[in-house]
Amino acid sequence: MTLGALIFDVDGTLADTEEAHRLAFNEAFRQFGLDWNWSRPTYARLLLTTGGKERIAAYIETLDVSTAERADFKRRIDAIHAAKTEHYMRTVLAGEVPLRDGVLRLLDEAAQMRIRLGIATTTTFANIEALLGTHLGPDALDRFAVIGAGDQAKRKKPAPDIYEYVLRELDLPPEECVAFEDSANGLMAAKGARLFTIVTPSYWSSAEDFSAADLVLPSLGSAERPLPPAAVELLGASVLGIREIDRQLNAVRET
Ligand code: XBP
Ligand code: MG
Repeated sequence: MTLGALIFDVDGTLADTEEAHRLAFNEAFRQFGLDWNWSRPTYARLLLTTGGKERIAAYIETLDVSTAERADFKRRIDAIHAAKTEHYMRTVLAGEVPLRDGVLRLLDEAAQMRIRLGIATTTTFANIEALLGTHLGPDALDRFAVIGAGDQAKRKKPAPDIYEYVLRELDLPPEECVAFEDSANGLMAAKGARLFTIVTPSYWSSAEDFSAADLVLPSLGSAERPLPPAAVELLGASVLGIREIDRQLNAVRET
């Protein structure tokens, strides 16, 4: 088998998390006495900036305020973002953010077949711990050979840095790995690291350009919600499993 490791993005890929992030940002703004309130359309635009702190900074740039006020807002970003992370974690730990279809099945299958797992995400490490701990139990993170998160990458997605970090730590060439993403920024990051990339678009990213992806699916598929006929015909299966992934990876290598 060619396949050495699966590398997962988190937000939008392992779970549809961005509505919970959006509400957590708004709770933190209220907590800090700021009259900022990110609506869904505003958040969809702001999501094009990866990283919560960078996203707040990008929003501050759009405000019609004095230079002094802008500088004051920027000085408070880290504290606001820390508060947001607390609000977000509380929502996740309450079980309100489910894993996407097929994620748990594929993680289990990879473990059974000794395929290593990695995470390459822009989000904060504490958020990963909360999400995976809630759904996979106290040893959740032990399932992953490498976790690359948040500020570990000098440049966030769409830069390839976080994927290159994970590949170095796995000590595997990109040709033996597959990345899973949900957004155009994430796809660019994974392709920048020369990875075969499977995209499962989320509610927030569904209108983005995924023409550079090696495979685009509505989800990983599950017994309850199998993949649509076109995907079944392409894969020869109603869900995306390790065998199907390895076959797709080989097909690209042979071209
Ligand atoms: C998506 C992001 C993150 C989240 C918010 O990360 O860009 O910034 O939106 O999380 P992924 P933080 O690479 O997993 O899709 O506020 O912790 O950044
Ligand atoms: Mg994502």
